[in-house]
Amino acid sequence: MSDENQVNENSKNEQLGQYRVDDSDKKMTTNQGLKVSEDEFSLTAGERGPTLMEDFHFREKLTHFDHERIPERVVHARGFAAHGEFELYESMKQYTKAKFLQDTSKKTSVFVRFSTVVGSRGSADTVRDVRGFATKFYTEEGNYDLVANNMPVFFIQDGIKFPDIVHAIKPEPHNEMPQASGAHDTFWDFVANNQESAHQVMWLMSDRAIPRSFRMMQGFGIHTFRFVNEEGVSHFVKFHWIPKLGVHSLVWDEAQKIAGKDPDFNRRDLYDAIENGEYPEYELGVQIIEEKDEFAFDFDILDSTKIWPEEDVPVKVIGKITLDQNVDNFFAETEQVAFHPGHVVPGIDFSNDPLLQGRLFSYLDTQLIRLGGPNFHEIPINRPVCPFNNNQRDGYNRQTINEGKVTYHNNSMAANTPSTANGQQGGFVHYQEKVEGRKIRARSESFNDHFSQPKLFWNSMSEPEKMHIKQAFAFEVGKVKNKSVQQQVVDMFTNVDIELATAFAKEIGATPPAKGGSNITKASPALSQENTMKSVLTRKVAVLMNNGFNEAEVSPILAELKTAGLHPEIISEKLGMITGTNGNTLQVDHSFTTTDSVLFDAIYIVGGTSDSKVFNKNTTYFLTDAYKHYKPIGATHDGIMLLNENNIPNSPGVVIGSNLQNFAGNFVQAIAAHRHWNRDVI
Ligand code: HDD
Repeated sequence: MSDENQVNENSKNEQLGQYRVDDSDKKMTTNQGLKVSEDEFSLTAGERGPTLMEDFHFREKLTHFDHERIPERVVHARGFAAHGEFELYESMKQYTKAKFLQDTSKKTSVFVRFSTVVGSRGSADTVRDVRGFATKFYTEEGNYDLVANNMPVFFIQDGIKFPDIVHAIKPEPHNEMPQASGAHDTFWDFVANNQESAHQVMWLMSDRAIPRSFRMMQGFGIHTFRFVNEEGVSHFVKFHWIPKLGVHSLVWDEAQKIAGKDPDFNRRDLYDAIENGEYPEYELGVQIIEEKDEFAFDFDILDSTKIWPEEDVPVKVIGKITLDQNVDNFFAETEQVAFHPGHVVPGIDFSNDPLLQGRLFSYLDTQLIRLGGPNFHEIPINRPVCPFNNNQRDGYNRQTINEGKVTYHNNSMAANTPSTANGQQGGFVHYQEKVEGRKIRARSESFNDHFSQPKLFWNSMSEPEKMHIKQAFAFEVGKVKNKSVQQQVVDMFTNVDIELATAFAKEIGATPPAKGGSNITKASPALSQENTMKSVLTRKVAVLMNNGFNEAEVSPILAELKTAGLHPEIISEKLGMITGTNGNTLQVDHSFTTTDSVLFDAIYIVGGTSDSKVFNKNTTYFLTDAYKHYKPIGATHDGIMLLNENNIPNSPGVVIGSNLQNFAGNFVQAIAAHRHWNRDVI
């Protein structure tokens, strides 16, 4: 365990090092350390006889196997995590006394787990869902967890309704269907009958719910928290994670296909990026509101179904996390990590947001069942890197050997230690907010406006984004069997926008609204992905090539793509090598059997001289999908002929290199635009 003053960005890695075991080149033993002489056969009475009770090795091996599984998380079961570090750009001393936010020369180790919410551990990555973005900062003052999502609002306003929303969106209880999807009756019945969900449902129907990559999505702490400084002055704060690569999404047809072709699409992407040294980076932003302005807005800042529009309350960027290390063992680290919004450090405190208050109960409680008792903080990934001492003892799997016999407070025999620390000594002192009121089960009226911000969101969308939202409603509500529920949803979202409600009502055979809608015209450009940073870095290009390609001309193009930061991968009929007209060969990365068009960001068709039906048929498939998904398409050499044969029009994002000059540059530019929405796609 590191000394408090020496905690830095390496502390967690060093601590985990004490627990890492490399089993290679070792003799096999039982868990008692006894060398094993035979691991293929159980101990039997004769070569054809029954297994003997005495076979302790067999029993130990099987018993351990039989107990390998623990309950998956009740939500956010499917996740993927990585280690990294946090660096501070600018001291936050003015606002908070949190030590990891004071000194720009100090770095902090972090562990970040991304997740989908609804699906089981084995479900697909690219489902339409909210994504979790949970960060554990291993600070010198203890662990600080920022347990965030990739959308800035939540479905409900009060933690007491969490079991209801989760029951409604999880697979239906009678037949356990559908998996990892909100496209079913109970979810939409919940939505229509709990109208506070409108805002998050708009986000869920938007492209935000199908991120291209964990590396390309935002994170939001959602709730209003507090920063408290050394003088005891408090400010309200919301936390943001802003990905350096911008915020990017898949299209729905593509996302569904990827779910079959590579259910691990998002986790593979993160893992590969880190292995390639292309470390994902996210800046930490804060929105800060002074205490005196608590009531200065047309929404309640304690309401988790509301954002603080960035144009009204700017996001101040204060630091950055870099994820630079994959885990060594998924179960030990990613599965056993335990987050909790109540893991705070001095200088960060809560607000009275009733959703946050509910969460403060739920997370510790869930770890007790999931991790089998109260000692989960001793699991290596969860251990703070600063010392921790108290009078808590025993319980399943206790590992710490606490010396001495004094296990209570107050005491005289250990000079009343471990002793408490006051605020000056680094003790956590709750912010002394003045609260008074009657005990009451009710919500403030200031939480009642459920439609203004969904409309703000809608107004902020570009035309393609609006089209996707309409299509998502048509898909999701179209899957609902109950006609009354479908109509209720149409009626509900008429309150957001009549054009939206009319569009999907027509698609699903419901009655379109005759009148209604909201007259709010305000928009927040920061909400549209049209306005995000676009980059070609780390984008994947499928290069379709066959024997007989022009090596002398194509290799320099591939080299240019690589220099631009792209990943061209060669796809051909068979794995192995392909030979160019000049006799030079190139290694094939994937065959048509082992990959798919949807797994790439762009397609480059080169072709070859051999007129192969297999190649041409597969190229047709690659092209059609890429075109339909608005992806950049490049063609040179025989590829141009294949483009024409497949009737791919010379439309936006299609780059034809008849004369090779500038082809690579133009193609890179087309890839930098990511998707070409102004393409005529049916
Ligand atoms: Fe939660 C897990 C994020 C509301 C109860 N939540 C969980 C995880 C994330 C979030 C990212 C996965 C952590 C990990 O990777 O292990 N949850 C949120 C956000 C919320 C939110 C951003 C709204 C602002 N959650 C919420 C409420 C409750 C819970 C209102 C209950 C009152 N959440 C849980 C849980 C989980 C959990 C049941 C399941 C597994 C776990 O905690 O460790 O306690």
